[in-house]
Amino acid sequence: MKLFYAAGASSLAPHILLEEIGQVYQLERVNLDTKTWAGGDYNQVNPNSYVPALETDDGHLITECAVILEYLGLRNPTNNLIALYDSDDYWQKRMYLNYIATELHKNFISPFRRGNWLPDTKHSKELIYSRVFPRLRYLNQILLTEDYLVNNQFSAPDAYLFVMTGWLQRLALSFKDLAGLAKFDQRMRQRPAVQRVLAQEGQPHSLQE
Ligand SMILES: N[C@@H](CCC(=O)N[C@@H](CS)C(=O)NCC(=O)O)C(=O)O
Repeated sequence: MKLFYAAGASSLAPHILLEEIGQVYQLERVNLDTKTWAGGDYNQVNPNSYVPALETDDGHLITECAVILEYLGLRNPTNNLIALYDSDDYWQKRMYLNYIATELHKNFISPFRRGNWLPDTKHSKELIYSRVFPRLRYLNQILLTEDYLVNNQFSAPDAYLFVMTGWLQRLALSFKDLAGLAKFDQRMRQRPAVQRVLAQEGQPHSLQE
């Protein structure tokens, strides 16, 4: 498998799952400002020009972070990252994947900047704060008493949520009133797979204009 990624972007979530399931994979770094990668024009790979994108072993390209996470979870059913299709567990995990994709991921991204990176400006911080904090508070309530979102066990939506807690920190937005998420972020950082991935990806690009 081949994962197209940018350091610290939403592609971090599938990268974590690839490490968690012990999958053999290749990483391809994408420059989202120039839309290029080692093979040239990234639009030739993904016409939507965003990451993540996963090339499967049989050569298909899957995009959409939540879908890639589900695909990877199903590659290794023993660790229950996504659970058996149609079980209660499965629907809980699907629900959180969709919630993070639609209520959080895109709300973090500013419509005002080319390439839609979340910029570190006062105006965009206020906008992001007003959009994401009510949604984060909902997940925070769960994580005040639970270690992870579903059944107190690490699963696919946790990897996705960790990207969001990382973005909070990159924008220097505080975890004030989000103690459950602050603890969750620390817990995630203790996972060996997460540590390997953060070391591999290195510094994310600057958020300054
Ligand atoms: N619908 C996509 C959105 C992915 C997305 O917005 N990726 C961002 C990084 S987190 C990106 O690559 N932005 C650059 C661009 O859109 O040009 C998904 O759910 O995966």
